[in-house]
Amino acid sequence: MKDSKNLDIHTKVIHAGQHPDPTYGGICVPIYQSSTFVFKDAAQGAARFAGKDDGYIYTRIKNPTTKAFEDNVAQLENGYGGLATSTGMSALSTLLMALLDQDSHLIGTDAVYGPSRMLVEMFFSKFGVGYDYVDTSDIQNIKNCLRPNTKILFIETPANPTMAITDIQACAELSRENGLILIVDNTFASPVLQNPLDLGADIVYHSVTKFINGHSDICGGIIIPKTKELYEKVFKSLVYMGGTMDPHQSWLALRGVKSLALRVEKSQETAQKLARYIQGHPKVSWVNYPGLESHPQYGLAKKQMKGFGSLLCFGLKGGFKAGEKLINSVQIPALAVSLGGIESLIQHPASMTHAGVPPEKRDAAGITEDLVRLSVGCEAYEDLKQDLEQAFGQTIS
Ligand code: LCS
Repeated sequence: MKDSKNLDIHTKVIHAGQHPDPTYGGICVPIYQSSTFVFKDAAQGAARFAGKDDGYIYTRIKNPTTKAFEDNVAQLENGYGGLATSTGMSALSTLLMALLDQDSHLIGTDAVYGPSRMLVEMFFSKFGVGYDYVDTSDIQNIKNCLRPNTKILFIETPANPTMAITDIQACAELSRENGLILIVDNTFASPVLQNPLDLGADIVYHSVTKFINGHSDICGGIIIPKTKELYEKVFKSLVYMGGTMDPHQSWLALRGVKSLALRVEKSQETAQKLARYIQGHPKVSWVNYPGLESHPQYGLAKKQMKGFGSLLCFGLKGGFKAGEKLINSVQIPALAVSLGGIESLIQHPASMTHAGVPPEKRDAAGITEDLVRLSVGCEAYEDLKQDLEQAFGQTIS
């Protein structure tokens, strides 16, 4: 299906960009596990390289299975097109290579996924790229960092792992006024709950590893630019950097995305109930979940998201020691990094996903020692609640 614009998200995830296999009519797009594609004759090969024939050339450039996945997510995000990458980090490095110039400046959310921040601080800084990572949930912090050479505003909302929410529309306005490109990491919300391009962003990207694939069996990424011009710029960067998605990986991601809406709805319903249960627990000192009225940006989350998602973080009165006991004691959520899978996952960001961020920067971003992150999966609420109850029972207060 080429155009799914007016369809419900439940229909879109299944049909957008999909077509039966032209050879045998198979309902699923096959895995075109082929590195190269044979030209009928020399003229056809030359025409493909010249862009006059849009057939396939080589899998690093374009592949039919990958294209079916790209077309699907591009329509879920209402973008110009999709560019699938080997991982979420590959999506970000491809984007930054395409859009930053030597000595340009980037402003980013301070509580982003640790490596997304360190990629700029450790590597792009070698080429003179300047950066400021600030609490973007307050737009004034962004304004304070603007420089004449600022090129990119890079936000992650909800942020990993603090769940801070940034106003996408306000950032889009600020970007327009100052000639910035607004990039949104939409991994935590998924295209089911938030569509940054509709709110004025220029580019959205995802770690496909998480909700989009949803089964914790592959890593992957996808970039969706809003315009043809941006798409072409990023496409060049992807082809030359080489971080393309593999056809088998694309096929798994395509299989995963078809149940995205169902999984997101189920897991967020459970997360909302668990957030309330955890908030009411006597051993808990704080909880951050965008669907709780106590969340500092609850009103904004309600406005820009279609639901509050399945991630939450909290701290125990007993601090890190109690949190450590809790994550060692739960039986259903696996003690593992990653998120957005069908199974619940629990981890300690300060010593795991964000361990690479220097402690003073972590603290400034609100990634405190006591913070425990829970990604709620599709298990039953009662089972998860009882499991947490027994695990809380084993912690000291
Ligand atoms: N963006 C966000 C928001 C992420 O959470 C991650 C990975 C990435 C980008 C990078 O994607 P990847 O290359 O891993 O596909 N987040 C992880 C996490 O919180 N735990 O383990 C990985």
